[in-house]
Amino acid sequence: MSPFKEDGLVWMNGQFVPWKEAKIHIASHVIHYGSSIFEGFRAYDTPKGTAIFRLHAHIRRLYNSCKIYRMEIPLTEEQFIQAVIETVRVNNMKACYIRPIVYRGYSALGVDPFPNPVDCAILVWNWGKYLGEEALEKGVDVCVSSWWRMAPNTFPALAKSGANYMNSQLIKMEALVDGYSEGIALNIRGHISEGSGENIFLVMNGKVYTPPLSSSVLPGITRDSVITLLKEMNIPVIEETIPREMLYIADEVFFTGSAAEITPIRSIDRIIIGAGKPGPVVKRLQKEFFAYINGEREDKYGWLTYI
Ligand code: PPE
Repeated sequence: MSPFKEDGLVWMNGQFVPWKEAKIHIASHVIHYGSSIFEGFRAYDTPKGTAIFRLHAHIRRLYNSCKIYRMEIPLTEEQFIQAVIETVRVNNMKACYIRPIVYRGYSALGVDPFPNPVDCAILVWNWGKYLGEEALEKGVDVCVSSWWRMAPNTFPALAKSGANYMNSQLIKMEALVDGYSEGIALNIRGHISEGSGENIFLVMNGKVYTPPLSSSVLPGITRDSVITLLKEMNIPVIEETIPREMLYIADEVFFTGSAAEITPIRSIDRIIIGAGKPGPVVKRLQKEFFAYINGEREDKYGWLTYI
């Protein structure tokens, strides 16, 4: 069964188009050269109605990614935010995953992207648990990838560009073929970077560690939310270069991401992490995270946008 809502609508350059007609030409620049920037985040079904989690932060990152690639979005950020809200509304989705994408469209081929229009689209669909149904409760078995994250000053890691996900696909495929749910990439210096589609955190002796942005990681919005929640819990968070082997001896390791939410890691390279089940810190974090989303905590950071 298709995960897509095929009778739904896609927002394309300001118009709503039936899902099945939301197409682009094969000569579009993006198809040949990977020239796209995208975002991904969730709308949740909460007791007070459908709420989008951290909409403004995601659209901010979309504009930042586009700035790096000299792509001028023909909408203001506020217009883009409204378009996202409208797309969730017209599709009557109580909860969904939201995927805005900005891409170099159809006009001329050749590496020079400038002759092409900067086109935009917003899609929504149902996306269940990213790393499997039981991932959040039981944790996942992962490996350290033989593929590295891109080197500094090659593909900018701070930009969420489609092209970066060719690297992610190598990491993901290798992990799946070898029987793991996900791979953890190191950076070119051999330090921990991130998962193919998630940031990573380690808990050791009551402190939480996560790689800094200079370790070739996406500046995750969930990463930022988790850092905020940990500070609220008075648990120290340290952003520093982390050696690979610290993964194996940590008390807890977990992934964060819009799709993955907060996913505990049970084993890495078949080495059991901690007690081999979600530990106290990740369990508390999951509880706080979903309490915010469900409106059980005051939304003091303005993380929820109700539809
Ligand atoms: N690192 C990478 C490489 C990444 O793709 C994501 C999100 C993150 C970190 C976490 O970022 P954030 O979502 O802002 O907390 N990956 C998105 C796309 C996954 C996909 O398979 O597509 C996501 O989680 O939506």
